[in-house]
Amino acid sequence: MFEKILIANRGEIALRIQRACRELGIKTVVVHSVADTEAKYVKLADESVCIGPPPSAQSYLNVPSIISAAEVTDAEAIHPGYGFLSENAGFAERVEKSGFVFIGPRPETIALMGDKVNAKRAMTEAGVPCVPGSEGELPAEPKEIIAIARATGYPVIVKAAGGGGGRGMRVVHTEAALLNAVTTTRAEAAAAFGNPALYIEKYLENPRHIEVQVLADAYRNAVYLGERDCSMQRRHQKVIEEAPAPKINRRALTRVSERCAEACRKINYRGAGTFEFLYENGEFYFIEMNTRVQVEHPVTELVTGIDIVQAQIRIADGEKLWFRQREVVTKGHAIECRINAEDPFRFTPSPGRIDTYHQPGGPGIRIDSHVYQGYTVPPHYDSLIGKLIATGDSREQAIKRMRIALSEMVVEGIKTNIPLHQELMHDARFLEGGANIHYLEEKLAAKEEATKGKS
Ligand code: MV4
Repeated sequence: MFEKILIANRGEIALRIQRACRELGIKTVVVHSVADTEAKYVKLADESVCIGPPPSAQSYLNVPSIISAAEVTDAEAIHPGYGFLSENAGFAERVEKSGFVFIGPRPETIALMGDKVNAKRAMTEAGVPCVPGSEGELPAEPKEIIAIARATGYPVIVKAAGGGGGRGMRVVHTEAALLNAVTTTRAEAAAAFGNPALYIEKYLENPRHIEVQVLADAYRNAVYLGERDCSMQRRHQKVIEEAPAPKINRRALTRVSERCAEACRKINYRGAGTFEFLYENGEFYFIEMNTRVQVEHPVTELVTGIDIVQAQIRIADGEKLWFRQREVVTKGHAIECRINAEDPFRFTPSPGRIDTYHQPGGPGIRIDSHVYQGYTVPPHYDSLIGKLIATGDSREQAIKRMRIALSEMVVEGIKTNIPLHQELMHDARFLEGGANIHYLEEKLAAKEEATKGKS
C-alpha cells in the first residue's frame, strides 16, 4: 500500500480523504492556499505545503506547484477530490508522467467522458440507454440540423460537447428558433470550452436526476453501489441527495445499473465513477459520466457500508475488487443536506467568522465538515461548509433524525442554509418523495411571489 498520499483539494473533502488515509495507515500531505493556512485539517495532516495565494487559479489549480509539492514530500499518489483538477485529463497525465499515481481513472477515460458527444457514443455502444437525439456531433449544414431536430421532435435541447453540469445548453421549442440557438450556443461553447462541437437531445420536461455509483478495478471488474436521487437542486447546485431513490421503477433501475457496470468493463474504467441519468415515466436516459468522487458519496456509503474513498485508494494501489456484486446489499435510507455559508433564501454567499458552532449528533447522524467554532470561511471558494447526513431503517426515520439534527445545529456569525433545509424537511412534496429537478426552483419562486412587497 502507498506510504504517503498528497491531497490536492481543500475543505471537507480534504479532511474526508485524510481520514480514509489514516484508516489505511497512509501518511498525508495537504497542499493549501494562503487562505487555508489556519484550517484545522491542514494542521492535522502529517505534512502541509503552501502552494500559492488565495485565488484557486494560483493555488488549487496550479499544476506545477502541486507536482513540486508531491516531489519534495515524497508522496507516491495524488488524490484530487472533487472540483478543481479532479476531472482534468491533462492534470492526471502530468501526475502520471511525473511518476505519481493519480487516484482516479486513466487520463484517456477522463478525456473521453469530458467530451459529452464521445461519452454518449461510448455509452450507446456499451448498451447504456441515452436520451434520443443527434448521433454524434451536429453537422454544420443548417438543413441537416433542422432534419435532426425534426426527427428528434420538439422541444429539443442543444448542448455543447465540452459542457456538462448545466453549462453550455439551450432549450429550443420551435423550428423557427433552432438555428439562432445553435449559432449562439456554438459561439458560447467555442469561447467557454475551446470546443464548438454541439449535439441535440430530446428535451425531457420533468425528469428526476438519478445517478448510479460504480467502482471498478484495474482488471475489468466492476460493481454498482446503487443509486442516488439528486433532484432537489437550484441552478445546478444540489441541495439534498438521498439513497435509495424513492418511488422508482426498481426493475428498470437494476437493468440500467447492470449496464453501467458492464460499460465500465468494456471501456476498462478504473476507480469510482458516477453515471448520471434523467428519469422520466419509468425510464432512464444517460446524460453524463463523472469520473471523480462526488460530494454526495456519503449517502451511498451509509446504505452500502462501503467506504468509497478508501476504495478509490485501494484500487489506485492496484488491488483487485475485494467483493462481488451480490455482496453489495443496501440497507435502510440516507439523506444528505448540504450546509452552505449563504443566505438561506437569497443564496448570496456569506463568508466570515463562525462565532458559535454546535454540531448535532446521536443515532444515525454523520457530519462531514472541516469547520469549527472560531473558523473563518474564506470568500474565495465555494460555500459548502459541511454535509449533514442522516440514516435510518426507513426514509421516514432518516427524515425524523435529520429534523432533530437540524434543530440541534447552531452556526452563528455567518448565514447558512439550515433554515431552508428545515423547511424542506417539512415540505409536503419532499415528504412524498420523487420530486423532479424543477421542484425546488418552483417552490422558491412561489415563495418569492408570496412575500413580494412584504420585506
Ligand atoms: C437535460 C435536461 C432535459 N432534457 N437533457 C443540466 C445539467 C446537465 N448535466 C444536464 N442537464 C439537463 N439535461 C435533456 N435531454 C435537463 C437538464 C437539467 C438538469 C439535469 C439534472 C439536474 C438538474 C437539472 C436542472 C436543469 C436542467
